[in-house]
Amino acid sequence: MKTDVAVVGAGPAGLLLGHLLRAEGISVTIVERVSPAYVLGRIRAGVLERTTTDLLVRLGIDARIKTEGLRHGGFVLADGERLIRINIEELAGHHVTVYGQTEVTRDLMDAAPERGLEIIYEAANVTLHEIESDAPWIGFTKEGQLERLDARFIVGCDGFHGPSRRAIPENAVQLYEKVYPFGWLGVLADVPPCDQELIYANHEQGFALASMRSATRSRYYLQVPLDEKVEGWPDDRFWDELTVRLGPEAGARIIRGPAIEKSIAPLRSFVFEPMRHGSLFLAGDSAHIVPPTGAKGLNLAASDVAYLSAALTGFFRHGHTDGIESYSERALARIWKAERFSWYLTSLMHRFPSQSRFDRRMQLAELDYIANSRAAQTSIAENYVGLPL
Ligand code: RFL
Ligand code: PHB
Repeated sequence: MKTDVAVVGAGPAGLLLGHLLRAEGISVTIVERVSPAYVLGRIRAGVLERTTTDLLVRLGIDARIKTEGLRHGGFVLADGERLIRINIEELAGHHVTVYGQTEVTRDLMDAAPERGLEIIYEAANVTLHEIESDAPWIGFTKEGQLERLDARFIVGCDGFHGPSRRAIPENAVQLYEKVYPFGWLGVLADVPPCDQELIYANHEQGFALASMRSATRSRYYLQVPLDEKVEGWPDDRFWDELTVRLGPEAGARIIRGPAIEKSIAPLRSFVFEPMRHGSLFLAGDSAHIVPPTGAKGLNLAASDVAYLSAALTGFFRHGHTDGIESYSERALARIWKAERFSWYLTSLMHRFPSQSRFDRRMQLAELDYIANSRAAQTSIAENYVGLPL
C-alpha cells in the first residue's frame, strides 16, 4: 500500500487532519488500533473553541453541530459561596460551543468514505520505520496478515500512549511533565443539566464541574484522590457529593438519575519537543497533554492539525518546505499558552493534598479578585475562548 500521508490514530486529530488533506487532493490513509465503536465509546471533551468549529465549517462537516451544538456565551466559577459569571462573549468577543467529542468524531467518521479518506480500523502492532528518510513506512497486522504502508510523511495522532512519539530517538527530544495528585471522576446521565452554563467549583471538599451534552444529558465531574476506584462511588454517593461541592444555589437544581457512564481520569500536564523528527510529525495528545480544567485538549489537537495541514498542503501542492520546517515551533507557541492556562485554572480550582492554610487563602483571594476585576475576567475569557491561531 502507498499513500502521501500515513496517519496513526483515528481520534479527532487524525480524522480532522485526514479530512483537511483530502480537501486539498492529498491522499491519506489512517491506521487505528481499535474499532469504530470503541473510539466512539470514549466519553471525553465537551467544549469547542471557535478555531475548532471553524475547521468543521470549512470542511462542510457542520450540519449536526449547527443544529445540536449549544452556544455558550459564558461560564461560571464557584467559590463555595458565590457564583462568578465570566461573560466570555462580552469580554473576549467569542462564544464556545458545547458539542461532545464523541459527536465530532462520529461526524468525521461518517464523512470519511464519501471523501476518499481511508481508515483501517483494528490495525494491530503498528510500528514506524525509516522516519529519518524521505520514504518512511508503517508496519501493522490486520486480520492476522502483516501489512506495509509506504508514505512520504507519517503523522502520529495516536494519543498519549501511542507508538509514534516513542519512535523518535530520546537524544533528539525534550520532555516537560507535571502529574497532579488527583483525578476526575466523571458521570454521564440522561437528566437535564443543573445550569444553562458550565460551573467550575472550588469547594473545601474538592473541585467539581457541572457540564452537559444537551438539554437532556448532563456531564458532571468530581476531583477524587488518585487511588479511588469507580466501584467506591455508587450513584447516590456521587450525587450527594456533587450537591455539596456545587454550593447551595446550583446544588439545589441538580436532577439525579442513573449514571450511563462513570470513569476516573488522571490529570497531567505534558509537552514533548520538537513535534517533528525527519518525516514524522506529531499532533494532538501524542505530543502534549493538558489537565481538562481549561477544556483545551481537543482544541489543541485541532489547532495542531490546522497548522500541519497548511504546511503539508504547501509541500504537496507548491513544493514549499517552510511550513514543514516551522510547524513544531508555531504549534508549540500556542500549546505552551494553553498549558499555562490549564495549569493555572487547575491550580486555582482544586484542593491539593500538600496545600497549607496560606495556600488555601491565596486561592480564595484570587477568586475574590476575579469576582471584582473586569481585567482578571477578561484575561480568563480570552484564554477560555481560545487564543488566535
Ligand atoms: P485521542 O483522542 O487519544 O486519539 C488517539 C487515537 O489513536 C489511537 N491509537 C492507536 N492507533 C493505532 N496504533 C496504535 N498503537 C495506537 N495507539 C493509540 C487511539 O485508539 C485513538 O483512537 O487523541 P487526539 O486525536 O490527539 O485527541 C485529543 C483529545 O482526545 C483530548 O485532548 C481531549 O479529549 C481532552 N479533553 C478535553 N479537551 C477539550 O478540548 N475540551 C474538553 O472539554 C475536554 N474534556 C478531555 C476532557 C479529556 C478527558 N480525559 C478522559 C482525558 C475531559 C476528560 C475527562
Ligand atoms: C466536559 O463536558 O466533558 C468538559 C467540559 C469542560 C471541561 C472539561 C470537560 O473543562
